[in-house]
Formats: sequence, structure tokens, C-alpha cells
Amino acid sequence: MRPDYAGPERGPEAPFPIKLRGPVIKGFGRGSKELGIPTANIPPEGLSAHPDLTTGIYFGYASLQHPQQDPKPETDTEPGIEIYPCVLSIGYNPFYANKTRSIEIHILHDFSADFYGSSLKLLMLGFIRPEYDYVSKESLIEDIRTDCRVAERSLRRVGWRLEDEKGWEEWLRDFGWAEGLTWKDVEKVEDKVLAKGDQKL
Ligand code: ADP
Ligand code: RBF
Ligand code: MG
Repeated sequence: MRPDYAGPERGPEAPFPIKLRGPVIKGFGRGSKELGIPTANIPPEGLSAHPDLTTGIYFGYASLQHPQQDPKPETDTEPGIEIYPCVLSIGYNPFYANKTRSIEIHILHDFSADFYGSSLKLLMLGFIRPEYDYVSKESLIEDIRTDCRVAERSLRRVGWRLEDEKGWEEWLRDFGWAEGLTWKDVEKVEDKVLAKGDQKL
């Protein structure tokens, strides 16, 4: 049996919150989506500022700003910034034996369309568990489902909610850095990340 909550009752403790950001890029295309667990990947570069961060499963909040420049993506997503709870995996997915480290964020919300190329900010607030290898895909999925429940429950505690005095929401809504980011820029980052191949990041 796994615990129902992660992190201390009163709120996040050091080294959290950890802040990352980047455009949503293509991942390994393994069909996480068909498994019911799509993950928005962002470039792992930001991790260099946190060399001691262990690989594993984390939770927190993510905000999205959908692109507004031309060419307009064929989605029915509204412009503007949205904030959601999320779970994420940072690491090598032992079940799939990846050679490069990835940051994959599963947002706890049902979207009606993809949002590749959108800008994403990630406020990591706590650690849930290490990455494991699994005997089957089904057991991996079952554990991810539990991660989602643990994250939702944990974030509902007073010390973990988005409230003005914490300054979290203010940070999550600041997309000044993404102004002028074009589809070309996003493609360049994507190519760079995918081209790293088996080089360990
Ligand atoms: P990839 O290997 O390219 O990351 P996935 O199967 O993991 O492919 O799907 C990820 C994409 O699904 C995201 O980039 C995003 O556009 C979309 N998506 C839809 N719903 C969600 C969600 N709830 N959380 C994360 N991504 C989502
Ligand atoms: N992959 C693993 O190999 N081991 C894990 O323990 C693991 N945990 C995950 C937890 C979460 C919350 C998420 C979003 C992904 C996790 N993954 C893990 C990555 C998973 O293998 C990847 O998203 C697959 O592509 C999903 O089928
Ligand atoms: Mg993904």
C-alpha cells in the first residue's frame, strides 16, 4: 500500500519550490496518450541549475500559455494562461530504458486538443517516489494513477494551495520570457533535444 499524501502537512520544504519552464516539445511518441496518460515534455536544460535533484516522480502546478502568433495552430484552445495541478517524471524511465533524461508532465485536466509548442511553466512542490522498473505496462499505469491521486490530495492541503501570499500564482502567470517565441524556435529546441540521441544529459 502506498501513502495517500506526499510532502509534509504544513507545505513544501527545501529544495522546493523548484521552477522550470520551456516550450512543450515532442517526446518519444510512445503513445502515452493511448494509455490515457499523455505527458507534455519540456527540454531538460533547465535541470542544470539543480544538479542535486534526484530522478523520480514529483508533483506541483503547471501553467500553460497557448501560442498566439502565426501560423495559428489548429486547436480549439483559447489564448490566455491556465494553471493546473500536475504530476511529472524526471529521469530515464527504467521501464523503457531511455538513454537521455526527460521531463514529462502529466497535467491533471482533460484537454480537447494537443498543445505542442505552447509555453509551459512548472512549479515543482514535492517528491512522490523514485522511478521504478515494472513487470508490465499495466502495473506502471496503475502506479501513475496512484501518483495522480496522491498529487491531487496533497495539493488540497492549506499549505499547498495557490494563494496570493505565496507568490506562486504570480510566478506561474508570468510569461514575459516566452514573448516572441516562434514555432521555428520551438522546432529548433525540439531538434536539439531529439538529436542528443544516446548522449547522457
Ligand atoms: P509525446 O511523446 O510527444 O510527449 P504523448 O503521448 O506523451 O506524446 O502526448 C503528449 C501531448 O499530449 C502533449 O504534448 C500535449 O500536447 C497533449 N496532452 C493532452 N492532454 C494532456 C495532459 N492532460 N497532460 C499533458 N499533455 C497532454
Ligand atoms: N516510467 C518508468 O519507467 N518508471 C516509472 O516509475 C515511471 N513513473 C511515472 C510517473 C508519472 C507520474 C509519469 C507521468 C510518468 C512516469 N513514467 C515512468 C514515464 C512513463 O514510462 C512514460 O510517460 C510512458 O511513456 C507512459 O506510458
Ligand atoms: Mg510525452
